[in-house]
Amino acid sequence: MKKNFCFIVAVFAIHVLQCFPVSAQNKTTRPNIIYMMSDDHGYQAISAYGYGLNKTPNIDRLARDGMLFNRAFVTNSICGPSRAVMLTGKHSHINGFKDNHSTFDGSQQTVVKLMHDAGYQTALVGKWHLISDPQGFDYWNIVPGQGDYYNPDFIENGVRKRVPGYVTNLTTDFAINWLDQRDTSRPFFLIYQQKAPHRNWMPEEKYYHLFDSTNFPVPSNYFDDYSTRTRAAHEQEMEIATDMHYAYDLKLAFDLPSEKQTGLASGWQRIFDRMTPEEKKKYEAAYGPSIEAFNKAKLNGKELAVWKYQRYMKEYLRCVQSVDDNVGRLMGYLKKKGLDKNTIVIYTSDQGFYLGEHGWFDKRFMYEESFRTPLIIKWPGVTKGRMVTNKMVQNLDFAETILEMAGMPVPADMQGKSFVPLLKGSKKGNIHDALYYHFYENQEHKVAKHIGVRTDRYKLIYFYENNEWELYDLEKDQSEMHNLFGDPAYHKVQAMMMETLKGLKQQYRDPEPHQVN
Ligand code: SGN
Ligand code: CA
Repeated sequence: MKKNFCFIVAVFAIHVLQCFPVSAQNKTTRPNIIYMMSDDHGYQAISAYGYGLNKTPNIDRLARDGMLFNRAFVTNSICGPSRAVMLTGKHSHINGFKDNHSTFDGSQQTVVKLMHDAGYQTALVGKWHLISDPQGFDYWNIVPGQGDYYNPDFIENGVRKRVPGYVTNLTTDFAINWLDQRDTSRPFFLIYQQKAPHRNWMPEEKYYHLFDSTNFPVPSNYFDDYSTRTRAAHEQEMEIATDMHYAYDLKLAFDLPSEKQTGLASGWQRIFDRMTPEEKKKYEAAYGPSIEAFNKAKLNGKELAVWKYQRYMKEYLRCVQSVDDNVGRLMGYLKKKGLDKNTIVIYTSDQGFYLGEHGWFDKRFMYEESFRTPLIIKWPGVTKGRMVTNKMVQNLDFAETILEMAGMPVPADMQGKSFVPLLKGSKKGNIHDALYYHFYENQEHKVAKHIGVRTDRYKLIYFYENNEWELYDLEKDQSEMHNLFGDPAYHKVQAMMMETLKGLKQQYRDPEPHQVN
């Protein structure tokens, strides 16, 4: 009954907004909103999170002026699904986009369409990855699929062309160009989604030598043997030591002989061939010496695994550096145009990422590094600055939060909750006592399908393809090295977590897996 009432109120409110002339709505000076989302940007690689790996002064400035979330999570740690959840405020099984091979049903309700209908100008630049054309945007300019780092193709309102330059800078150019020509009498909602720092980590020329002399600390569980964990951790194919390609990932070769151009080697050749001859020359000059040194050293075993880790970290963090520069560029533009006072800026990633923890790159698992995602929000006049919260929120809440920030009602069929109260400084209660997770894509990197639940202290994971369970006490075991499922000392906790999992599965109306109902 209460739900129905909320729904009627929501529909009525949307109707009223639609009937109002746009100029009348603007008198209330609704905030502009920029949603910045990078691809695979782990929180460990943002200096405001304190991991000491790199420096991201521009993203850090958002935290200085806003709120940093230590416990922001996704519902399904992979690209397309995460984006679909953000747009709809609904879990994957409801919005229909369960894995990267799905196609987004663009006819459904999204936060973008709601904002657009209420008079916001809407634009999307950068990565999209939802297969179907974007809907609800006044302007869109996206990279096809994963996009390319060098001289990428962009599809601008349906027209595809190759654009010379580096993708992270170009994405910002397009954002700024659009902001420059927008209708300044109306508020805007800009979705700015960087392709970087997604695999295969091709840095911008100016950063080829950044971190050359840095030796990154090897994570304490880099040589994890997965004992105590179930089959899923043993069977994954995302280990830095064994699953990285020598050219595509590790940049240990330039042009490849044609007989070698298969699989990831052909992927590498395609990417390398997007560079101009001059760019190739600069690349070869920069990477040549390290390849020579590597060939001479003839490393093997643990030494080789550590060399790969260092190479990976350098390449990944070099790409992050350009992302941070471009956050700075966009923020500089807002300031120059006097828009910084009335523009909310959200910085996040489509999921977290392993930077060597458990020996891994990539994401997918419900373990913290990929389940968690960075989240920093600056809301001028509302966030006090240097605010930090440990309250759990999820990307399921983003659409609802954005709508509330814009002064709009939240449709009753969205499944998340607005966390505006946290941004306003409320410390009372929780947004969520427990979070629900469901990962579906057991293909590349071979991560078994799983569901799970996390509370402030515990995490329960069910790898349903294998019918195997894992339980963690995150207070005692932050790195999730000790699976406690079946441990008599945790008998009560286990039962409580099982009940919580079942409850959430029902609440969110997730029919799968049938084993848990
Ligand atoms: C590509 C990558 C994978 C990555 C997926 C999903 N392989 O397929 O390593 O897990 O994207 O990433 S690659 O050989 O093509 O680089 S996601 O962020 O789009 O979900
Ligand atoms: Ca991603």
